[in-house]
Amino acid sequence: MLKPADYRSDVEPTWCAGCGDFGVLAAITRAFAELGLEPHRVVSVSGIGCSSRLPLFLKNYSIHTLHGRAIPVAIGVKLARPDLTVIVETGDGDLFSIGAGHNPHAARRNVDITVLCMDNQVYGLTKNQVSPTSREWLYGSLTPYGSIDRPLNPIATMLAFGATFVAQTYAGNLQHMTYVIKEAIKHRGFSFVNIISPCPTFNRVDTFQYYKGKVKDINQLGHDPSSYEAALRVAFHDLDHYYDPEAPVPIGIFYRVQMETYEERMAKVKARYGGLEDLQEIIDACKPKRV
Ligand SMILES: Cc1ncc(C[n+]2csc(CCOP(=O)(O)OP(=O)(O)O)c2C)c(N)n1
Ligand code: SF4
Repeated sequence: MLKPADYRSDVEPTWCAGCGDFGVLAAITRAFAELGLEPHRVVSVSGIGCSSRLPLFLKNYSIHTLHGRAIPVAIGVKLARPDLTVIVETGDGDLFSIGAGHNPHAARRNVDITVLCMDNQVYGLTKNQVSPTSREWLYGSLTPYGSIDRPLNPIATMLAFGATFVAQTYAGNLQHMTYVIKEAIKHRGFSFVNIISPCPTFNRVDTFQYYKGKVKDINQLGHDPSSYEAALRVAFHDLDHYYDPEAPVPIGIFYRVQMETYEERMAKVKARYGGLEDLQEIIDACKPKRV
């Protein structure tokens, strides 16, 4: 049986001391070990950012793509090899800013990939610009008077897009992260996990100290993840703490439902009409038919 350390490559992380992404890396390797995944049957896909460097530190196959383009590449891998476990490791900027056009369609199509978003509420790699999940009035290198944008709610957004598994966890709780990542990987269909992963170098507000004691596991408080309405209700309170210092930060599995996946539907179409393997065959099949 493989141990978490067996899933690490020999590349040493270049993250700053105290970065939340170290915890995420530890949780991913623990989740892989506990699920007994074979490294050669896992593909990690990432975009660009401090968080998107994570696949470099793993032993499994990985593709470090362009900024914001991890999801379409991951979909391609999954469609070509549905037997592999495909995981996107990304950041709040990569996923919800430049890459935001891909999320709705991957979610509504229910492609069986797992998206792990390391949400530090800033752009770290490019040295402190505000991101779509930054709180209002956060100072950054391009917002010297504070951000005037309202933040995006990642959980409510992915629920609205139709993701069939939506969860949130926190880099300061290894056990919770490992559990949620395992459940997300086991889920057959599109799974999204927002991981609150503080950037101590640039985000001096949303720190480990800030989140400590604020995060509350909604499943332990009786939240039922099979109810879409209940999930939306809890999700709408996700950002309350930005405006009310007393408000808790919900973590846990918000929503989980089993539906036919994109690959399963694709296999049905292939079985019914036959697979078109040859490019000329595809071109001919698309030509208008004369009657
Ligand atoms: C096309 C393109 N535009 C902009 C950039 C610059 N860029 C690199 S990473 C990044 C933001 C990453 O933010 P996030 O995903 O939150 O990652 P973090 O570094 O905070 O983990 C930007 C704007 C780029 N590499 N490519
Ligand atoms: S800049 Fe922030 S997100 Fe990037 S490695 Fe350093 S602490 Fe982590």
